[in-house]
Amino acid sequence: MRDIRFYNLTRESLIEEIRSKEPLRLAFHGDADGLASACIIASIFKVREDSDYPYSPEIFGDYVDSDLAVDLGSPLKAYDGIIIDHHPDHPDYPDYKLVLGMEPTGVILYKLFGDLIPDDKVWLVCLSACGDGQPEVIPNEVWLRSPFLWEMQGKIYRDQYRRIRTYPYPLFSIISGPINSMCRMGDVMGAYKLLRSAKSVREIINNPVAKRASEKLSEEIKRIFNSNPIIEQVKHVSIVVIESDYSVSGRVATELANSEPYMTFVVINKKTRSVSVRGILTKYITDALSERGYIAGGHAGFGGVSLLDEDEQPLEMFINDLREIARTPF
Ligand SMILES: [Mn+2]
Repeated sequence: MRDIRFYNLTRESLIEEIRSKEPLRLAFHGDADGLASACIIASIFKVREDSDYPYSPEIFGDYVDSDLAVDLGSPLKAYDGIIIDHHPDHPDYPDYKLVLGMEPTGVILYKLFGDLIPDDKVWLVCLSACGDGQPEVIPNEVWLRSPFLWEMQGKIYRDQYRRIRTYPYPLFSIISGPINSMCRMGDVMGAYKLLRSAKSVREIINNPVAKRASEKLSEEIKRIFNSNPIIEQVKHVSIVVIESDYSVSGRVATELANSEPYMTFVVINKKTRSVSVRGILTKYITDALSERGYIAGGHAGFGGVSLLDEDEQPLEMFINDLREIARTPF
């Protein structure tokens, strides 16, 4: 537990403090790690589940009315609940109750409460770690308690010579895809309900709604790349503006970053006013943007910005700020 720090509460008082607030009003990040974390909490503690809670705030970090917030970064406004998180944007001396680790939030939760998580929910830890791109940090005990995670499943297809091929993956590696797709297509609460009700991992992987979301997402990504978006290169940073009704900037930025390892990509979705940053200089850029008053953050290699209204933070001003930041001395 050396890697987990407690601010304004203790390891010993944590469970008691959470229990005292049951049924918990829970806020979580609308991605695979945040959802898995919320469901881990709900598998241990009594959580309020109605039309208001749990909820995932529109803007990252913009959570107030809740007892516990997981995977949501430093709060943008005063917060009096408990925060369990791994985002590095918290101040050195936070004035709120914080449990801060370095690994995906679901992994932190396992380290805190592993023995309280029922055996049939332990795979949620794996969803959390894979969702944040760090399967390496899945605790040994998780593998031992859910051995089925290494069972293989894949598709049968014909290759270009019309030979029959199979392409199986271990189950643990294909859970986060469908959940991420549902989130990106705007169905975060649908994903929460699916995760809460699923009796097995296969129920998620083979869920028709999740499958449809994955297909729609792939179609949308294809549409965006087929439209030949403009790319503006300023030294080691490339700026791309796209237009989509869905939260696809992360996927687009990841695909671009995979195509060019030493370039950092900033993908701006004009419609949702959300921005994703991927590549080695991600932290350099999001730190510089925070300094200029933008809501920017994330973790190593994965960054994001939520732009305010056009009157407050005009897109042109943001792109100009980006250009200035990208004109690095190196
Ligand atoms: Mn996370």
